[in-house]
Amino acid sequence: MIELYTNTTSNGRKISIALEELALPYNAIKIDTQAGGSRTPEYLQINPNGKIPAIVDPDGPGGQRFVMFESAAILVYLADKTGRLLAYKGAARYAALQWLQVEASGVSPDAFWLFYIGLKEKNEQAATMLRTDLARLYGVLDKRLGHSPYLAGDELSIADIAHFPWVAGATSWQGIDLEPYAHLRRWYGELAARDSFQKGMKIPA
Ligand SMILES: N[C@@H](CCC(=O)N[C@@H](CS)C(=O)NCC(=O)O)C(=O)O
Repeated sequence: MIELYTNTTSNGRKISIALEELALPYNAIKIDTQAGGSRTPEYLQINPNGKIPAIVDPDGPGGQRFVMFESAAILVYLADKTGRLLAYKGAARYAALQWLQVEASGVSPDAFWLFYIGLKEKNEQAATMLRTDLARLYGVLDKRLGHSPYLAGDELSIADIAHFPWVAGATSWQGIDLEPYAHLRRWYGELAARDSFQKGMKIPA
């Protein structure tokens, strides 16, 4: 069974949602990152970068134990392992990877630093800057979702899963009004209604 090292954060929940959606059996192990749990010598053996999420798959490539970290890479791995949530080749594959990259290099760092520097350390200048850029990115997603049901096109993909837990926090802790983003709200409502997304968002308990 896959072991998922995670915490109650958006980066962790991307992976629990994907595992639920793919119906892959897994065991979630909560790592208390606030208490330094991701920087212990044992955990650094799994993720030398000292962050959640990470997975250990006893049935990895070639049937061997396989360890992976970085949420976007884990999503690609799980999709390729099952042949779902990412087209095997062609335009739909590259569209999904492109939107996944928007999350990994734009939405995720904006929201992460908004939380830690803007809100926890109460740096208002940083909060405003990061919130403004995050809202701009939500506008980019909204525009895309005005043309296709999902970010990569007609099919649900790992790009949608990667963005979902961040958009879930928009109106609450990020302080971003989603009212102007009708397409993003339509997409969010549809995904939020899926059992897999509901279950994945509650991991770890
Ligand atoms: N780029 C990484 C980011 C992971 C990340 O920032 N994880 C945070 C929690 S959301 C963490 O583990 N922080 C603990 C630390 O830095 O000590 C990914 O996508 O996996």
